[in-house]
Amino acid sequence: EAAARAAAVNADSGAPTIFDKIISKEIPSSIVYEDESVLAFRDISPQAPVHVLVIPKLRDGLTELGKAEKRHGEILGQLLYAARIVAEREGIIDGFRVVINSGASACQSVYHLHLHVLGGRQMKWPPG
Ligand code: DGP
Repeated sequence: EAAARAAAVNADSGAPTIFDKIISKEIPSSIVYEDESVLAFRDISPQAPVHVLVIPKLRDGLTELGKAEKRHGEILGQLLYAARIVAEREGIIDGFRVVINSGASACQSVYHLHLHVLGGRQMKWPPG
């Protein structure tokens, strides 16, 4: 079964995270977009009117962007494209921000790669 396979693959490197339970739907989330490779759901602690996380269903060693390898190229592209689909569905295609926190210095808290898609308000630059 797909959820069991995701759990097995995601356990291959680094500890399982809360996102594994979101992928398996053991923990409910507000899903915005889903396909065979990615899941997009609303952040539990929104930092903007629209704040959606986009994650790979198979973490496959991608605990953080800083650990990405050449072989991850396809899923990295799929995640970015899914961010664009989310922006369109959420009505923020005219202006949105995609953020990836990688590592402790960037305040990453969940070690399963995720893109933050933020919008629905005027964003500031530089970010904090
Ligand atoms: P980061 O700091 O970049 O690792 O972001 C992790 C995000 O994950 C943070 O914005 C809060 C969110 N988050 C953590 N636990 C849960 C959860 O159980 N459900 C949902 N929807 N989001 C979560």
